[in-house]
Order: sequence, then C-alpha cells, then structure tokens
Amino acid sequence: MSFYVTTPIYYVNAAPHLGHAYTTIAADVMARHHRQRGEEVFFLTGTDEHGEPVADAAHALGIDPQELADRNSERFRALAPRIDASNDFFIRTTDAEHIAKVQEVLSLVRKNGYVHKGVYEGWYCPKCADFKAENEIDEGNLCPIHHIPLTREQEENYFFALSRFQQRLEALYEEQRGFVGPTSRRNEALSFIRSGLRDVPLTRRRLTWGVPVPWDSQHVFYVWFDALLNYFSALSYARPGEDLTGALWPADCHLIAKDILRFHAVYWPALLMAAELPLPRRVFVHGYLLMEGEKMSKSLGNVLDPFEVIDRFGSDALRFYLLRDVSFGQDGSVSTASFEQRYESELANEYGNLASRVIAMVHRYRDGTVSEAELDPELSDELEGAAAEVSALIDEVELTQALDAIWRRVRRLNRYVEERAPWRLAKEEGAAAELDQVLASLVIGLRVVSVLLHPYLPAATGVLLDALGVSDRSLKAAACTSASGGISRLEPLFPKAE
Ligand code: ME8
Repeated sequence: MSFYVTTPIYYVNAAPHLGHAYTTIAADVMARHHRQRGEEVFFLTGTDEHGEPVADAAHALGIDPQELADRNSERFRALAPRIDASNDFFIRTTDAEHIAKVQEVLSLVRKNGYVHKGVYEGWYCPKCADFKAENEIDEGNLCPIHHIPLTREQEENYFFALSRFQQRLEALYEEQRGFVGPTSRRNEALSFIRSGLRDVPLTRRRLTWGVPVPWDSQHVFYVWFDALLNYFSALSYARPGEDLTGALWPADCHLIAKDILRFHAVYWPALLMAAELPLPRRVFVHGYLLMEGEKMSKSLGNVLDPFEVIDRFGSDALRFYLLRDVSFGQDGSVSTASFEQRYESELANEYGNLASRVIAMVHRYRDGTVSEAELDPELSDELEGAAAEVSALIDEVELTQALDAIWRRVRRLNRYVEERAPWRLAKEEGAAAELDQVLASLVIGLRVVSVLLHPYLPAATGVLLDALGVSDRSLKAAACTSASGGISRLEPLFPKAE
C-alpha cells in the first residue's frame, strides 16, 4: 500500500503565512497517520516560482526573479521543520528536472493534438496571474480577491483545448464521485464544467520568467500548467537515481483551498487526460482561515505570523489549534484569544493534566510500576473502537472530526479518573486489585489516545509515549492490550506560556 499526498506549491512573491502552514499541517497529519498504518507514504510540498507576480515583485525590489525565488523559497522550506512537517521532498519549479518534465509532458499534449494557436482577450489580474471570467469580476472592474483594477489584455498564444474535455470531465465526476471533496466543492466544480468550457491559454508571449516552450522560443508556459505538473514531475527526481512514478502515481490526495479549485478540479484532470496519464484519486478542498472575516493573504497584509505563535507555544499547539478550532473543509475565524483558550483548557488542562495526574498516581501508589491488569470493561467499548473510527474519518479527510473522536476519549478518561478516584481506593482496605486495574486502564487509555494523537501532536505525544515506555508509534500500539512495566516521571507537556 502506498499513499501520496500533496500541498499546493506556494508562490514565492512574499513570505509564508499561517494559511500556508495550515495546508501543510493538514497534509502532514494525513502523511503521519498513513505511516502509522505501515503504508509507503510520500508527502510533497514546495514552491511555485515562475510567473508574473514573482517577476513583478522582483522588479519592484530591483532584483532578479531567480534571486527573489531563491530567497523566498528558502523561507517556505524553513517553515516545514518549524511546524514539524515530515515532507519527503520539497519541489521548486525552477529545478532543472521539473522544467525538463514540464516540457516533455506539454510537448506530448501538443503531439496528442490538444494545442492550437489563438488570440486571447480578457480581464486579467496580475496578482492572480489569471484571466477572470465575466461573472467573477467585482464592481468597478476589480479583482474579487485582491481588490485591484483588472487590465484588458490581448495576446496571441498557444491554447490548451480544454473545451474538448467537457464530456470526459462530466463522466469523471459521475464515475469517481469522491474525485473532489467536500461535496459542496464538487458541485461547484461540476457546475463550472457544465456551464461550458472554453479553451485556455497554455503559453504567454510577453513574459520571460517561465518554462520555455520547446517548439516556440518566443513563449513560456503559462505558470499554472508549469505549477500543476509539479505533482507529477517531483516523483521522477525526488529520490536520486530512482523514479518513484511507477510506485506512487497517481496521487491519493491533493489538498488545496478553494481559491485554486478550478485549476485542480478542471484544468488538472483535463491536462492529465490530454497526456494520457492516470488521474489523482481525490482533490480535497479546505476552507479559508479568516481574520476579522477576510481571507488572510500576503497581498492583503493581515497575516498572523506562524513563527511567532510557535516561538511562544510550540508547534504542536499551532497544529492542534488549526485543526480543532476550524472545521476542516469550512472557513473559520482564527484569533489569539481562541488560540489561548484552547491551549489552556484543552491541551494543558484536559490532555496535559490527564497525563501528569496518571503518571504521578502510578508513582505515588505503585512506585512507578503498572501491573498487568486488563482494561476496565467500562472503557473498552470506547477505546477499542477508537483506532478504526479515526482511520475511517482520516480516509474521508475529516481531520477535525477525527480529532473530535480522539478528544471524546481524552474527556472520557478524565471522567474515569474522577469516577474511580484512585486516591480513595488507595486508602481503602482490600481495594488494591481495583486500584491496580484503574491505574493500568488509565495507562492503556493514555497510550491509545496518544498514539492516535501522534499525527496531530508529534512532539508532545512522543515525550509522553517515551515516558510510558512505548517505542512503537504505529497504529498497532493503539490496541487496548495491557502492558506492565515501569513508567518515568513527566514534565508538564503544555506549560503556561511565557
Ligand atoms: O495559489 N486560508 O499559491 P499561494 C487557508 N502557487 N489556506 C490558505 C490561506 C488562507 N487564508 N491562504 C493561503 C498558489 N492558503 C499557487 C498554487 S499549486 C499547483 C499552485 C493556502 O501561495 C491554501 O492551500 O497563493 C491555498 O490554496 C494556497 O495556500 C495558496 O497558496
């Protein structure tokens, strides 16, 4: 079994922000969970470095586009370890191998008869690097995303014959119903397809910052075709001396936000059909992180700096907050106040305290050793079903619901501590066996929830599982088997922030 998951490749015209961290964290949770199942996982992220926005930003700074790309790509690369993203490769669209693959695939698309010359005229947003359809334009001829005036552009270009894929795309959406998720986004993409597809520019003539078109030196490829192909090209050179395409293509899940739905849900499958390549299993579209109601973006300048949050609270806290507070798939507002509240009440009090209390009690009443006792039947129903439930939800990319399912168990364990009151049992005559079982059950429960939480909170759960003497991080360790042995003391997992 293999599992290949991707994030969008991010534009290097400015610095990474929380929105980028969000998609990368979500993909990382999926990658880590699938590794826990013992699958061969490949997790790809990277940077999109060609196109007009990058050329313009470099021009404004008085530097070469390559220099700007090098500088900013490095900041995105540096974001991954800071948020504990376990990506297997970081692709840059300026990589020579990527460029060669784009030229190869798009030449094939031309050879297959899907490229022709034509004139394009339309309203163009230089920041989106995209022409806008008439029904997408805001009043006053403004870009609905960037709120800047659109320009009327006319260009002789090579076109990709998107219109010829209308029927095949409709059939794809019918046969592979989960191709785009959630359903609301599927319907949106499908109605765009049904409204009639027009051929789209494949190349740009006036630009030089792009992948050269092999059959016409006056053109470069339109940045979106270059960018989309990253998902395919990366596999051919990510591992030196090896081509992973046969083992890993097609991708299992492309994670994106709704801003780039049309490119991934319409252009991308059509392009792959034109190149006669297998299609991805799923494109999953999450919502926007909003601050004061508006989408965060570099060009709007209302960004919450992920590096600052991590410095104060650690990366686990950021990962947890984003996937817990905003229902994955929907838009959601984020704020420092709700972040601090979740940190305090859930991470520190519910999970962190549960761990500290259980470990402290094992030391106080049993000198740090847990007995072999079986899991209390009162807990077994809920704990035994947990791993299967979480896996099924993650298969549907229900990352928030999967976390909810785990968190219900964390809360159940806290209630169990209160109900069984080990401190009372410790004083009761003849309750030694019961106390053994309660403590053992709590240790089993902590292990189960921590293994399931591991993809979300890799650092804290790692520390806790080490303290419990559990070295296995795979889903097998989420089975409810009893295990006797010594456990170590633990520093608070989520201390009060400075
Ligand atoms: O679109 N909320 O790059 P980009 C949630 N290079 N997610 C957000 C977000 C927000 N406020 N802001 C950004 C591009 N994102 C192209 C992609 S792919 C072949 C080429 C995330 O730097 C989200 O994943 O503008 C969104 O789709 C992506 O960043 C856009 O990144």
